[in-house]
Amino acid sequence: MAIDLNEYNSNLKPTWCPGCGNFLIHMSLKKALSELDITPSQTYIAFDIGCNGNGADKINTYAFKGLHGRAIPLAAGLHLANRKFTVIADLGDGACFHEGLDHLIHAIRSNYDITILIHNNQNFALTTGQATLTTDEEKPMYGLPDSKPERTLEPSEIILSPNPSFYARGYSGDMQQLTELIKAGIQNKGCSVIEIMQLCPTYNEECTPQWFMQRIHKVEDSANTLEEARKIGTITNENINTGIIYRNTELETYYELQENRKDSQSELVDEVNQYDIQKLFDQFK
Ligand SMILES: Cc1ncc(C[n+]2csc(CCOP(=O)(O)OP(=O)(O)O)c2C)c(N)n1
Ligand code: SF4
Ligand SMILES: [Mg+2]
Repeated sequence: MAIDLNEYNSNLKPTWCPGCGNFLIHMSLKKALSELDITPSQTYIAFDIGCNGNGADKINTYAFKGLHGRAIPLAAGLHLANRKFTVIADLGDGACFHEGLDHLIHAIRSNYDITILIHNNQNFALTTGQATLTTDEEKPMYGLPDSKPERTLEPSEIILSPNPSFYARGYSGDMQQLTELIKAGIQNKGCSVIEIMQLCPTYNEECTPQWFMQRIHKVEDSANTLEEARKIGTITNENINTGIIYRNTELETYYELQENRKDSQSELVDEVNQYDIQKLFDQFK
């Protein structure tokens, strides 16, 4: 039986704008954890800075809110220290594709067993709507009225280039599909990247639910090759595919590749507790 969803709620009320996609992203995450029978105390979420990160104290799991762009290394560190936790990195498109882009690439190529949720609202929302690399070119933004001078980059190209073990795209307006994608990402052994097209009615008002409904198409089968995945994953003016875009089940995880750790029954966090640090200090006397 699934865990009661109320167990994942804190006492604090969300502060997002009415109609913000973050409400349903959080609800989908809680539903996914509940349906997988993963309790709040078995879950660790590394939150970023941004509107997405303002959900940090609204969900009752272990959590840490770090510096902007640093949710992924926090998640990787926790996973490496203690594999008993289900570990999620929760961050925005600004954090993921700008300040923390290096971390995304290295987490995918290292294939840490974590799930990365990217809230892609196509702008830096918390700082009042500046353009990110996913914002359409020539689009006037509240925080950048003359639009951005830089080119737009395709997130799927970035995510697919280091050959991820799991890449899916969801939409904040489709909770049922998003819940299933998060469940599949958590169950995947390795680094799972879930890009979520997120409604931001305040700073990305043109992209309404109707705008998304005209463009979103669900893919039934994930691609078997990176070439095919690039075709499915590319967002055009007319089309945004959602669903599991690519899986590579052949890849070993970071821990499986660690010869000295892979059969170990204990966790690093416990071993450190037993380590006599005085011995190390004595060497520097
Ligand atoms: C290193 C650093 N750079 C910039 C900022 C300012 N800043 C805080 S939130 C934010 C926007 C975050 O955008 P995104 O990650 O897309 O999240 P959103 O608010 O859109 O959910 C920025 C630029 C910061 N706090 N730290
Ligand atoms: S500014 Fe956008 S992302 Fe931030 S809370 Fe409001 S609607 Fe949500
Ligand atoms: Mg954003």
